[in-house]
Amino acid sequence: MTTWILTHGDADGVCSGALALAANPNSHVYFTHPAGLAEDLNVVEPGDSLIVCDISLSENTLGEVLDKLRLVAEHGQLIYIDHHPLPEGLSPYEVPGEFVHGVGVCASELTYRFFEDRLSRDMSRIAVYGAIGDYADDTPYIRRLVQDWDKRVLYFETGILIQALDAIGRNYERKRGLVWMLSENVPPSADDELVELALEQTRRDEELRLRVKNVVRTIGPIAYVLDVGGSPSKAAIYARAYAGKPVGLAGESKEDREVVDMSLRAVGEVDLNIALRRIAPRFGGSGGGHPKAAGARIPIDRFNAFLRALAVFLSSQLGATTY
Ligand SMILES: [Mn+2]
Repeated sequence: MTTWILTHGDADGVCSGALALAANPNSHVYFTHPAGLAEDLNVVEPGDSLIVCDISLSENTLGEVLDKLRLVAEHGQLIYIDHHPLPEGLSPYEVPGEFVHGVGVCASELTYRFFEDRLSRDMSRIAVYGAIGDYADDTPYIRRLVQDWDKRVLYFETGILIQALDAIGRNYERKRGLVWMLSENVPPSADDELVELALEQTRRDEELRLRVKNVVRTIGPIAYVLDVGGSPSKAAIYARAYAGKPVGLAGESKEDREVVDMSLRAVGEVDLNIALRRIAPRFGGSGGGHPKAAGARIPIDRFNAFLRALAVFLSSQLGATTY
């Protein structure tokens, strides 16, 4: 009987996975994402146990995912840990197995708390790395964990982790190595190769920042850039900041040029998750995430119309303020 850990490939996912692995040694770690979860659940065989971390339940595949989770829970143990808003209309009680859910906290915090009595207290810094990675370190619980460390060094280590993860991209074998390393409570700075990757990534990000500054455009409350390369989430932040808008969007048209994948970041009275879950399907796409950080995929020929509709919707969320 195998225990699987299915987790996300970002810093919060990697740290959640490392905490779950430390509490469940010899588990198999596998990376997935909301749109791929239904298919990736096929790796789990009847009788296997499963821990899912940091994977949003998406409307599009919800029925299939719940059916497969039910099968897992019938024959083995299922623990599903997540912090994304649930699809509208889904009650937490409809998710089979043990469903550990909270919003406003990161998956690493939920995972650390869930397995706390099986983890060394020194593993708390791994939970903090994940929290910083997801901009969720300002919660009462994480603030308490931070007190046992030098906060500045936690940020330094997390910086290496986040930058190296951007450089590693879809090299899942390398990411798995990182999960193993963190599950042993080895800090990112101990790995020379990781430090080098982080430095190179940071230099590339600096070039990205300047590219975004030169090409950013706006529509209503949205500042956007297309095909600037590099990390879309960082491009979205810089777009917003340089244009002085509450919402930043960075899109990449995929190689087949049929869809645009985009990352969005916001400040202020905006809920990107609700906006994208409502608007994206109207244009043949999908989207969602967190209120201030989300993503979407839209067919390329509908992108301009989608952008206009999104601008109108976000303006209404922002109320009387004009942009
Ligand atoms: Mn997360």
